[in-house]
This record gives sequence, structure tokens and C-alpha cells, in this order.
Amino acid sequence: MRSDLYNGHDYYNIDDLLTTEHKLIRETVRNFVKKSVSPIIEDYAQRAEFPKHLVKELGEIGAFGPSLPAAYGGGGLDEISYGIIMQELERGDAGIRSTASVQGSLVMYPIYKYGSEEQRKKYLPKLGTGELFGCFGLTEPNHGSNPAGMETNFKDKGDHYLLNGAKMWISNSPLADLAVVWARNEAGKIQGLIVERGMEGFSTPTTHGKWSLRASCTGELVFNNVKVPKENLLPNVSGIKGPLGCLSTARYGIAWGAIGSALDCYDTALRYSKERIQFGKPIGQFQLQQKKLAEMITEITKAQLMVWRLGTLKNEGKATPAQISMAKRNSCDMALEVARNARQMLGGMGITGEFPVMRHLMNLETVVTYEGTHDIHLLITGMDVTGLDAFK
Ligand code: TGC
Ligand code: FAD
Repeated sequence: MRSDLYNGHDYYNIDDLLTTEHKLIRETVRNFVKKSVSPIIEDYAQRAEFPKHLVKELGEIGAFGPSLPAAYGGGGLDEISYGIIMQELERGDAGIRSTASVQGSLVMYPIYKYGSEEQRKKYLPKLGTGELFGCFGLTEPNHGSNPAGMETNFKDKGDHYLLNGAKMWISNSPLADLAVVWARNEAGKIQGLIVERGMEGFSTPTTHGKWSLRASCTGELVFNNVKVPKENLLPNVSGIKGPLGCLSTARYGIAWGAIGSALDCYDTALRYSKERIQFGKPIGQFQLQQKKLAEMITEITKAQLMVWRLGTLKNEGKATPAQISMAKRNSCDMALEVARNARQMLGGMGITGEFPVMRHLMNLETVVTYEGTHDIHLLITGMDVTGLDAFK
């Protein structure tokens, strides 16, 4: 069992911008990670197994939908608190943060934002505690970066809808009790449906052989003439802006989360650089290693400032999807670079499970890909600054 000595890094005194409540929330989640995640996560990742028992614990610490209203299963917290929770969770493991992102931003959020009052009351409190576990089905085998091309569809059969199609790369699908699924109606409009485990014709095969996000369970959603009750349609949104709106809330969490991976890699490399002796001195005394550490903490600090500002904009209802997209891309890119350099600083030890760095590095290959790839986010910024749409 590895000891977790992490105590945060705050080079620009960003703590001064946080409230006492923010710091208390951070301490709670950090303690949870030290007690319940760090001691077990490497073994689960090595076995490619999701620690399902953590779902209830994540509910207990308020990790699911922290910025949704408390009356609907959320935490009633501000957006900075939400970001801090995601950062601390990913400091433990991106797969654990993913679980919270999916449940809060991609399952609870659409039911809260686009659902009927009956749907909100039926599902949200149980999702908030982790009694129910959800997943989000947007990506398809033939439509990843361009979900608007989706083929999954449903037909109105009078007293129910008939759903056909398939989703792939779905976090938590093999274990989920329900899925928020995006599909095309007969008029070609994209709408959301709540599909529950046990509905005939609905299956969730597991995806095997991942080298990344190994402590998170990924699978497919297969719909073969699934009869979905009419009351399971999300009534208050139609069009691709429905799922894209959910992505904006999840991408915001990832922008904070990836900094957690970077902080853990930096923390590990910094510690190691003072302990590992080569040529008669700590490797941290060599200029080349100091350059790596100096660049890591500089880039981490820039990203910390960016997400803090984004959080204040989001609290004021002013953060644009393009601003969120930029922060998601920047944090992931930065964290990957930090993880690669930290891995090198640990030499051979860097490839082992004795240290968390290789796990974070491999996880980040997913984090930089899902919720929109690096290239897609570059094009979103490109479109925002030029007014010219590369996707059309
Ligand atoms: P486009 O024509 O640009 O826009 C259509 C409508 O949607 C609105 N919109 C957004 N609204 C909120 N948030 C956003 N991020 C939005 N982006 C667009 C837009 O204003 C418009 O509204 P309206 O009222 O005019 O109709 O749509 P497009 O189809 O051309 O989109 C292009 C593109 C590439 C930006 C979009 O398709 C995209 O973002 N692609 C990336 C796909 C992606 O991110 N997939 C993620 C799947 S889920 C996932 O990965 C979960 S991982 C979970 C985990 O484990 O953490
Ligand atoms: P593609 O879209 O095929 O892209 C391949 C390459 O082409 C990329 O480099 C991309 O940047 C590039 N590319 C594509 N279009 C353009 C363009 N116009 N210009 C320039 N370059 C372009 N999805 C869900 O719906 N729910 C989930 O819970 C979920 N969880 C996931 C978990 C994991 C572990 C992974 C790996 C993925 C998950 N995803 C999920 C899917 C994820 O969102 C997609 O993988 C991602 O959006 C990219 O789609 P794709 O894999 O089909 O790649």
C-alpha cells in the first residue's frame, strides 16, 4: 500500500481567492482520496477493475452534482466548489473523477435541466446519493467527434417509443442502473431518453483491453427494439444543443480535474528529485531536472488561474462554451506534458505502479480525448476567434 503524502501546491497564493467553505470542501475530498482511493487505486487499475463500492462513498461526500440544487439531489454549492471536488478526485485517479463527472454533469444535469418535474423527483435524489448509478450515451461507433450525425433512433408506437441503435465508449455502462441516451426521433430531431437496465432488448457489453482509465468501467449500449415508456422522454430540449449543453458542464469539471493529475505527478517528481541520489547528489540539484520542475509548476499555476477565473465567470452565468472548451484543452494538454516529464524524472521507477505517475499519464490519454479531442477544442477556439466554422 503506497503512502499518500500529498498536501497541495499553490505557487501564486490562489488560496487567498478561495472562501473558508471552499477550503473545507477541499480538505474533506482530499481526506476521502487519501483514505479510500490512494490505498487501493493502483491495484484496481492493474486489474482493470472499477472500485464500485466507492459510488456510495462519493455520494456521501457530495461529489455527485455538487452545484445542482440540494432539493434535487445536488449540493447547492457554487462552481468553484464543484471544480475543487473534481480536482481533488482526479488527484487520486481520473477514473474516479470520471465517475463523478458522468453521474453529476451527464446524468443528473440533463434530468434536472431538460426533465419533467416527475423525472426530477423520481431519479435525482437517488442519483445524488449513489443509490442509482447512471451513464451517458452520446458517442456511436460511426459518430464520435461529430455526434450530430448519430444513427440511434426511436419511433412513436402509440403507448411507447421503440429504440434502436448502439453507443460505444460509454463510461460506467456495464454497471449503470440507467442511461441518458441521445437518439433521433422520426422527424430527425435529437432528443434524450432515460433507458433503464432490465428493459427488454437493452444490453451493455463491457469494453476490454484498455491501457487507459483502467480503474473505470467502459462499455457499449445496445438497443434492439427497446420499448421505452413515453414518460422517459426528456421533454424540455430538442436538437444537438441538448447533449452539447451537458458536455459544457462536464468539460468545466475536467478543466479542473486534469490539474489534479498534474499536481500529483509534479508532487511525486518533486519529492523523488530530493530523495534520489545519482553522481553523489540529489537529481533535483541538476539543472535539467530543475528546468522540468520549474516548467511544471509554471504551467500548473497558469492552469489554476485559468480555471479559477472560469469558475467565477460560471458563478456569474457568464462562462461561454468556447471559454470552457479552451480550459478543458489547456488543462489536459498541460497535464499530459507534466505527466510525461514526471515519468522521465522517475527513471525506471516511473513505469511501475510503485508511483502514480504512469497511471495518471495513461489516464490522461483518455481525458485529452473524451468530451471532445484536443483538435476539436482547437477548432472550437478557432471558430470563436475567426467566426469561421471548420465543421460546416
Ligand atoms: P453547432 O452547430 O456548433 O451547435 C449546435 C447548437 O448547440 C449549441 N452548442 C452548445 N451549447 C452548449 N454547450 C456547448 N459546448 C455547445 N456547443 C454548441 C450551439 O450554440 C447551437 O445552438 P442552437 O441554439 O443554435 O441550435 O453543432 P455541431 O454539431 O456543428 O457541433 C460541432 C462540435 C464539433 C463543436 C461538437 O459536435 C462537439 O463538441 N464535438 C465533440 C464531441 C464530444 O465532445 N463528445 C463527447 C461525448 S461524451 C463523453 O465523452 C463523456 S466522457 C465521460 C467521462 O468519463 O468523464
Ligand atoms: P474520432 O471522432 O474518430 O476522431 C479521430 C481523430 O480525428 C481525432 O484525433 C480527432 O481529433 C480527429 N478529428 C475528427 N474530426 C476532426 C476534424 N473535423 N478536424 C480535425 N480533426 C478531426 N462518449 C460518451 O458518449 N459517453 C461516455 O461516457 C464516454 N466515455 C468515454 C470513455 C473513454 C475511456 C473513452 C476513450 C471515450 C469515451 N467517450 C464517451 C467517447 C469520446 O467522447 C470519444 O472517443 C471522443 O469524442 C472522440 O471520438 P472518436 O473516438 O470517435 O474519435
